[in-house]
Order: sequence, then structure tokens, then C-alpha cells
Amino acid sequence: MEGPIRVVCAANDAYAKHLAVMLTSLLRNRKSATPIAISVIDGGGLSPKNKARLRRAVKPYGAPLDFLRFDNAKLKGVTRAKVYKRYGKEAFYRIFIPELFGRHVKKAIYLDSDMIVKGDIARLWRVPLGGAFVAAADDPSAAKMSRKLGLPPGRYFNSGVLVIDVERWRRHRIATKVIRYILRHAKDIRFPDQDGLNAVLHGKTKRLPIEWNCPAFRSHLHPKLRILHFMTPKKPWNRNPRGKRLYLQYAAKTVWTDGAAEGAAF
Ligand SMILES: [Mn+2]
Repeated sequence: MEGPIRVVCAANDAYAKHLAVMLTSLLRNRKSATPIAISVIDGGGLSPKNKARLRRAVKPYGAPLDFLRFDNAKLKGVTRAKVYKRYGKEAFYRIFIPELFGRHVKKAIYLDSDMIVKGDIARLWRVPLGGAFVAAADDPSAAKMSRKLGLPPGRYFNSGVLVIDVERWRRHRIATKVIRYILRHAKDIRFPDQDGLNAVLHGKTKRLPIEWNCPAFRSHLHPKLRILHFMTPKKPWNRNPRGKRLYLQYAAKTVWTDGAAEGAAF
């Protein structure tokens, strides 16, 4: 694969620091010299101060970070979805990733901000998609959600880690189709972007091993986990989920306020 490993994220001010912690873990655990380019989708929810802090957080690792302007008008109507308020608009940004890049970008990894990356991101980048639109790991609620959405039993992925075939996604106008699904099911969508992505992409996905997107509450069952994901509302910054210690370790190494590592702030 030519070009850098392309990592895409989305955040607002409430999540900016957690994004910095996630990126710090990712950059500290990379094993290969392949360049990494980070893009943060910005729909206006990030203050100039937090943008500068994010740049500062990744600077020691030599990975460029840029911001991709997102026009929230693309989400017109989506605000009607019941879950919209609870998750915020940033959750929907990933659907549009292929539209935010030029034609030269063929592949991208999307990552949530509420996670710690322990594995080498280059290994995830090299996962062959083999004609799939996306590679993603099963969601813990897969049994229930696949039934609810009328999908094949157990097939329902978590959208916190996505390896996207950007070209294919664009060609088949996946963003338009997913938004259309969300609008049609606005009343009973359970997970903002995730239901629509699963409904539109089912049968066209590749299953990632759970180690690449492991729910924090199951992390003790997967000693070789590569990405720890604080999937539930129990986040290490407000409660005591499994994996909190790991989060705090990386938070302590994250350059955030005034150029110092976070350290004693917790
Ligand atoms: Mn998440």
C-alpha cells in the first residue's frame, strides 16, 4: 500500500483530550517506520486552543496531524434521529470519510477517541480487505442487534474501528445510502452511525479479530488485545471501568496543557 498509514478521527472539545490520549498510545506503540498521517474531522466543535493542543500532543512522534473541515449541513435531517442528542453529531462524521479526501486516498483507518491502542497500527493497516468495503470487529451486542436489524445472525459490527476501502465506499455512494437509512429509521435507531453502516454494508464486510476492537469490560479475557475500547458509558475519565489504569498510564504520557505531560491531573 502506497502512501502513509492514514488514521482518521473525529472529536469535539469534550473529547479532545481523550483523542490526544488515544493518539499518544497509538504513536508510542507503533513498531514500523511507515509514516502515519492523522486527520481529525472538524465540524466546528473544536476550539483553536484544543486544536493546537492536539497538534502539540502528536508532535513528539513526528506524525503530521491535520483537520478536515466538515460541513454539518450534510447531516440535515439526521438531527431527527432520537439518539442524535445523546451521541452528538461527531459520531456521524465517519460515514463521510471518503468524501473528505481527494481521489489519491484509497484506504483509511477510522478510530474512536475512547480507546487505547496497544498494538502496532501497521498490522491493522495491512489487513487485506479482499473486496470488502470495510473491516470491523463484532459488537458485543451483535446477537441482539443483528436480530433487530434483520441481519444474518450475529453479524453486527462495532463502528469504533473501521478499515475502510475509501475508493469502493465512494464509488458505491455509501454515505448517501447510510444517511438515507438513518432518516428512514430515525425513531428506532439504537446506535447513531453504527446501525446504518451495518444495515447498508452487511455481507460486504470483513470480520476483524476482536483483539482489534475489544470492549473494555471483556479486556481481561483477551491478554493479547491490540485496541481497548471503552464502549459503554462507563469511561475511565468519569467512572471506573476495566482498563482505567491503562488509560491513566497513557494520559500521564500525553502532552496536553502548556506542553507538559498530563501527570498528576488525575
Ligand atoms: Mn467508542
